[in-house]
Amino acid sequence: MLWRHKLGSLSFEKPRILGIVNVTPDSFSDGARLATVDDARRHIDRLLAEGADVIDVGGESTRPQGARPVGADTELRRVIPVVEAAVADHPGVLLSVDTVKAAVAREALAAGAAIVNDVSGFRLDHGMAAACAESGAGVVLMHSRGDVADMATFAHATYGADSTGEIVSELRHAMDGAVAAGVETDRIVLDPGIGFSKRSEHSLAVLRELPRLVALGRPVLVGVSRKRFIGELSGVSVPAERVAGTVGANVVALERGARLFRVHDVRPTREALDVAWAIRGQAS
Ligand code: HH2
Repeated sequence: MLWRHKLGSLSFEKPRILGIVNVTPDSFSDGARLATVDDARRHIDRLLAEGADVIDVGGESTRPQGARPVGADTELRRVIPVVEAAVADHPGVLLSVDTVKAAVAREALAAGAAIVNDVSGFRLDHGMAAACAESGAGVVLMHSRGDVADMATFAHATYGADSTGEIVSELRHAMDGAVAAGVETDRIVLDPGIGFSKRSEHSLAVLRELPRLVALGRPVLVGVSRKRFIGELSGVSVPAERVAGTVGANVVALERGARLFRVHDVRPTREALDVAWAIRGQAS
């Protein structure tokens, strides 16, 4: 059992899908689509109807072409009304908040979110571990380097011969830090951070070698949805049209040990992962 919360819980009798809700004007594939709380509400209804297990709400983009970091006030103004609306509309559904700021995490948890998804793996705000530990939140620690403005660029994509080894060791360090600060180990999920401070070769290598991350003993989440390496490999330049490549990458990630999948396109992912899971024939 992962992420028990007063409002719901999540186990792994099947692959788990986080449906993406970007309430940002500038996200790389779906920026500015959800301009109002009602837009976000309708989008959440759809993600859940299509089979999402968790709704991941984010108010700050890390897009590759010059993300603009936003202040906590702006992020709170974007995220909290959506969390409140989702809790009211769908009591019992697990909500995660995609933020690197402890102030935003705290408010979102108070408003009913159950999980904090930090793309900096607790590097950028040292208050994050305490915020999560106090509330008993589930935690996603994602690998990245640098700050919000450059973590999705190649500025820090400087690896030696074994990029996966460096990623795994940096995530182990993040996990050890979180646990030392009071976060329970069994609430932690690890994410290799596909496309974050990684060229396509690094993203491909870490997906290929995912069992090395799984070996740290925590469930692994991957976020490949519509990302640049899929565009490069498939020749599909429009991010929203990279669905087939996304599904293919997620199925292979499942086979290599991932159990949680953060996606924009829930229905095709749900169908593909459920079929792949049944063929694998083991609920582990
Ligand atoms: N990727 C993005 C954002 N948050 N969280 C986790 N745990 N893993 C990821 O791979 C991940 C993430 C970037 O994608 P997106 O939300 O579509 O874009 P943007 O950052 O431009 O809002």
